[in-house]
Amino acid sequence: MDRLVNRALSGDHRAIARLISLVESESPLADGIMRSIYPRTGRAHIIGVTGSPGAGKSTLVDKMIHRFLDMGRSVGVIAVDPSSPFSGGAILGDRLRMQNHAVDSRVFIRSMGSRGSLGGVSGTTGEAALILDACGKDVVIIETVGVGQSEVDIVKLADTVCLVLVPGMGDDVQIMKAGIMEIADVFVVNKADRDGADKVVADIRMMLDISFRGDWRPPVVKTCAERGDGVEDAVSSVMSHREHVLNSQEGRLRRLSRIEAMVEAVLRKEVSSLIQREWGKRRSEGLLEDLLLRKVDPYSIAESILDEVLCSK
Ligand SMILES: Nc1nc2c(ncn2[C@@H]2O[C@H](COP(=O)(O)OP(=O)(O)OP(=O)(O)O)[C@@H](O)[C@H]2O)c(=O)[nH]1
Ligand SMILES: [Mg+2]
Repeated sequence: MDRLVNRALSGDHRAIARLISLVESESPLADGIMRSIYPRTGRAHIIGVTGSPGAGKSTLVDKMIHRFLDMGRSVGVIAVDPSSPFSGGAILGDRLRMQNHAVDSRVFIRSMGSRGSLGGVSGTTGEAALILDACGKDVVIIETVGVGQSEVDIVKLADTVCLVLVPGMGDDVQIMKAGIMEIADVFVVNKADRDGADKVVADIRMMLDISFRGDWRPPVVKTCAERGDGVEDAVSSVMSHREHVLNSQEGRLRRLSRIEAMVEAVLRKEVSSLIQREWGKRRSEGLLEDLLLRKVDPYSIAESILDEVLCSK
């Protein structure tokens, strides 16, 4: 295991892929891996790219990769694919679209499942991002489809969140409804070659005028990702935000709350696996039968499992 970790830390892509697979499959080795790489994390700029299905996120990410490479940065990408049966093709699509980078040793691209929660960010996405960070990627981009909770979850992982919107989808109304305005550090209005892009930009700016609080007013960038127009602006906005995060009190609070959320997530995971193990030991047909016949109650059983778990530690 140490050898694998060392190979990954030295930038070996196959070893990195293996580590991510172990973490993703919740292998018993996962905790040890995370523990040994953790001290090497905290250097990468973690960027979340989210937005409606088909907004052009992968196309934009692809162009951003080029831009970062031109600046001499190495890049890791995690594309969270919704595990919905309808988007089976999207996985292949993403791979093909980003394929020209796959051979470059400075770019590592990985698709991860979202564990049933449509487009959502699973707990292991954050761990995969940390692995890429530890293994020397300067920039780690996480692409998620913005459906429900995932836009909010991405804030917990990313230093900078890029929200990709497109004209003609009523996105502006959606943003206000879902309250996802607050999560964007940079707004990208993509498909600017279509009618209505300026209106979306104006609407976002107007909403910012009304609701914006804090030290960082999110810039609104217009792009045509397909042609690469505006991508340079998008990348420089994202990088300015990074500077802000590193140098402001607001950024410090954000990093602290991210670490807090991480400790809580690890705790939840550990406690729940201890409890599951103990419950698994006790769970028998006899016990279930007793529960069914009301000879025992779930509360007493839970209490006794907890007692056991706490005493055994
Ligand atoms: N007209 C136009 N089309 C674009 C632009 N950017 C991307 N597209 C097209 O939009 C479609 C979806 O692009 P993707 O990059 O796959 O979008 P996505 O947001 O990653 O999609 P999912 O990951 O499936 O949610 C593709 O057919 C792209 O070629 C753009 O700037 N203008
Ligand atoms: Mg995509």
